[in-house]
Amino acid sequence: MSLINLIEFNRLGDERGGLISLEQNKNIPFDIKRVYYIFDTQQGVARGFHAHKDLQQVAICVKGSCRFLMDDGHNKAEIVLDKPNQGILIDVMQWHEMHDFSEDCVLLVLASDYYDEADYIRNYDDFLTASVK
Ligand code: T46
Repeated sequence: MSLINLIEFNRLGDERGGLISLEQNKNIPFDIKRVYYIFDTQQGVARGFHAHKDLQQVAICVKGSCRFLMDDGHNKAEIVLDKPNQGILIDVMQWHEMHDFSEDCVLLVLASDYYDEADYIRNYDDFLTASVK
């Protein structure tokens, strides 16, 4: 599986403005149990720095931009998210970091499960050990 898995959403907007619809098990490849959004990130701040054991997520930069670094323990790849009709799949056991948030960035995240701190691997060495298994 490739490190950067992008999902393109249909733009349903018209002359009045933009509209994008997200539906579980249709253009989002899992049941959506939680939605959160990250905004007002301070300049120079980076976030993430963890992997999830079981959680799947799709992150969409609905406003502004930010850079994702994805890492499977063997390879790393980066992408700038700056389109409201494009999401990145954050799959299980993908170390991810978010950098270079624009001042106006609003990052919307759809998650396959409720918040559970036990699902996080926040130590990079622990991630590397787990990802070679
Ligand atoms: C992820 C990336 C993309 C909750 O209590 N409930 C929640 O649903 C979330 C997402 C977070 N929290 C708490 C846990 C921490 O005490 O909010 C605090 C900040 O979370 P964290 O430092 O994990 O934030 P990020 O931006 O580093 O990571 C977040 C998600 O936590 C994570 O799952 O994949 O965004």
